[in-house]
Amino acid sequence: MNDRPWWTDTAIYHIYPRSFQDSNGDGIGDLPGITRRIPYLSSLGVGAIWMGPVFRSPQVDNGYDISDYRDIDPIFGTLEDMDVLIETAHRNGIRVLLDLVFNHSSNRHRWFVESEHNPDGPYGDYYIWRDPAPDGGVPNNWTSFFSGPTWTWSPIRGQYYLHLFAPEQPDLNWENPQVRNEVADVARFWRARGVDGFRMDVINFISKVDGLPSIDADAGDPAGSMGRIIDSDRVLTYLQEFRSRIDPDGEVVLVGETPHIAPDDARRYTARESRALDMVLLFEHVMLDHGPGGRWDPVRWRPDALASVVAAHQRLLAGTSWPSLYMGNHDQPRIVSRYGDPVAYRVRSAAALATYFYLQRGTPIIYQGDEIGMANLEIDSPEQLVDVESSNAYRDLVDRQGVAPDEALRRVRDNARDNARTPMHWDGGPHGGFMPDASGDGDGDGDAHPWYPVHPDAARWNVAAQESAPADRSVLAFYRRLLRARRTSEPLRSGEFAPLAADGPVLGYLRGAHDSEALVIANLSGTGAPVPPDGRTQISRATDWQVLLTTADLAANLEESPDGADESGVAANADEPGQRSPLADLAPWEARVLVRRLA
Ligand code: TEU
Ligand code: CA
Repeated sequence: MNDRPWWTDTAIYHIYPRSFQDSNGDGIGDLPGITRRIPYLSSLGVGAIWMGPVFRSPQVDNGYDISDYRDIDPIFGTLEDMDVLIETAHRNGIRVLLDLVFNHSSNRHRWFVESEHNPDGPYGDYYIWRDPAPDGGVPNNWTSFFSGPTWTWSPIRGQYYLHLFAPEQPDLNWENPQVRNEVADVARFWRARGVDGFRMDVINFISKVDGLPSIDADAGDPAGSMGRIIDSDRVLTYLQEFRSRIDPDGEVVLVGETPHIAPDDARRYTARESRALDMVLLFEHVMLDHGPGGRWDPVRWRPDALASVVAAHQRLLAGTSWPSLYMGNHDQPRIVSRYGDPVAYRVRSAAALATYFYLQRGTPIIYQGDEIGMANLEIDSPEQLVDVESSNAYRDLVDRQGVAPDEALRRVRDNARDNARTPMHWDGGPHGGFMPDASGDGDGDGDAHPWYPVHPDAARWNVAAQESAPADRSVLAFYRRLLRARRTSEPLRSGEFAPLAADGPVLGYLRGAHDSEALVIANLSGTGAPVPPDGRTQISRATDWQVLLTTADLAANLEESPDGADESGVAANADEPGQRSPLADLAPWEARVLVRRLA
């Protein structure tokens, strides 16, 4: 096996297809739209894309409910469109990952329809069917990620079926060897069409504990106890079997989405010698603002807690495992609104967070729009909650828990998935350039509208504006520099990770390679701060540290001039970060990257 597989040496760009680029004016992003934007992605400097599910689906959960794994949903295009996309991406040096959702299918999948109507037929055991409990109720007390019980009664079959997510997403029965054959066949189908890898949705949930016993539901987060319903040994066995069937040559990258995974499982699933997954998507760092009541009980996050989680994840995956590095995705609010300062320091805090997260050991996975500093959608009415999870959560709080509507909205709005699903901002034209203007008169008043409203700030925060702005006002220009720095600096590519002790909001780490080292120090606050003691100790070891990058070169926000800017608005030393003293105090939201060669 290659010592340095391609996916450890690149960044992945995560596309939410329905919100990326609409090519035909129906208001829904599609495959030709993605193909059109491949040059943009290669100019950004990413080596791979991961697309959310584009397979045939009733779209109850925006494609995470698949009714045909071998076809493209007509809203996204055709199989031919996918072939063109893959071919175009490859020609531009970009690999393609698809999102396989195998823990569950849609209830409209042929397998489920057959299973429901014909218990003794070939598909009878493809799903998890149970008789009612002795009292006639649901078989156990498990609660769905999307509120309510995990069981739905089928009058047709006269049994309950299990669904960890919506009732329209019945869980597949991986204990059935035929199900495991089917899913491997699907992966081989896409592999044969040129796909380079897969993101595997909630893959740690594919095998449930024998007997499906009730659990002592935690008082708080309804999903908090979900980790206990998993048979993780069997999950590992099934993943190894899957890998050996679809990837005899060790060329496919498998990224597992693994909510609530036990640390030991994260390590063993990703250890090179396990031949199971290549990376996992861990969650602790995107739960720092969850209170005792979980996602809908928001609390203030603490930078020192972030430092602890980062250090723990890095320690867990040191050695033979390889981490993934993500700040947000289609299930999380926008990072600049969540951990940054979207009002006073939008440019600089977006850049500082990217620096802190993406220069760790691992593969960055950049969520579309973060590279231009897209922010949460100020949700102020329940009608803006269109996602199945957030709208169910709101209804559950109001109808079942008796929470006042205003309070329920306050709890749901900031962490709602809808925030991250607004259409991408390409330019300052109608609908942010997300869709062609149907009427053609350029006023954006055509009949069609984006499936979800474009963020009102698209006219100012968009790709075109940031491409033409001075580099110090462009999150995008900074991302390009950051990704270039990662590609060209040996310690940032491959160095080991050692955390610095957090000092209030100032976090950092050292990356040590055999012939060079890098130091990353990030002030995640709007107040200037000295280099923390641990950082000083590291810097004082040598006199030849060079400043490779600093976000202090950037304007705090679009309106502001950077410190020391001349009249043209360009920072005096924007192109020469090396002139800055390594030990100078950190500016507000400054992330500073130092490098040196070892003798
Ligand atoms: O998400 C799984 C998951 O556990 C979450 O992060 C989930 O979205 C939820 O927000 C937890 O509170 C994956 C997909 O990424 C998500 O979009 C799907 O809705 C889900 O699986 C079901 O397929
Ligand atoms: Ca479209």
